[in-house]
Amino acid sequence: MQERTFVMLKPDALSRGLAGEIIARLEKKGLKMVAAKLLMMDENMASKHYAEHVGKPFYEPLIRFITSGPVLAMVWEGENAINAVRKLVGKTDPHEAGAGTIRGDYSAIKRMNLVHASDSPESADREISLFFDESEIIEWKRADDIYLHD
Ligand code: FUP
Repeated sequence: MQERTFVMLKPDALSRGLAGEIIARLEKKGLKMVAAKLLMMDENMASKHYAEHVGKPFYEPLIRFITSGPVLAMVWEGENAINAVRKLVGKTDPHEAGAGTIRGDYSAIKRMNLVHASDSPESADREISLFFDESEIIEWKRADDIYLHD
C-alpha cells in the first residue's frame, strides 16, 4: 500500500554531515521524497511535535536539543513507507538498534539519534500537517517506479 510518512533529520544529523548518507538509504530502498524543508524548530513547534512526551524526564533536554540547530523536515512516499522507514531507522536507543540501521550504525546516545520517523498512519498525518501545507507536497514519478510497486 502506498503511504506517506514524515521523516526529520535532527540537528546532530546536519552537524555531523550525515544528511546525505541518511537520505541515500531512503532513496535506495525505493522511497520517494515528496517534500523537504530546512528549518529551525522553535519551542512552540517542538512542543507540538513532541506533545506525547511532555512531563517525561527526557522532555526538556529533548526540546533543547531539537531547537539547537537546523532540522530537515521531509515527507517520503512508497510501499508501506511508515514501517519501511522505521525499519531503516532502527530502535530509539542506539544500543538496541541493529547493525545496518541508521541509528545502529551512526548514533551513540538515545536523545541524539539522528532521525525522527512517524510510527503510525495517525502520527504521519499529524506530523506532516504540522510541517507542511498539502500544496508543498510534490507528485512526481521516479524513473524506476515500475519496479517499486504492483
Ligand atoms: P522514536 O519513535 O524512536 O523516535 O522514539 P520516541 O517517540 O519514544 O522518543 C522521541 C525522542 O525522544 C527520541 F527520538 C529521543 C528522545 N528520547 C530520549 O531522549 N530518551 C528516552 O528515554 C526516550 C526518548
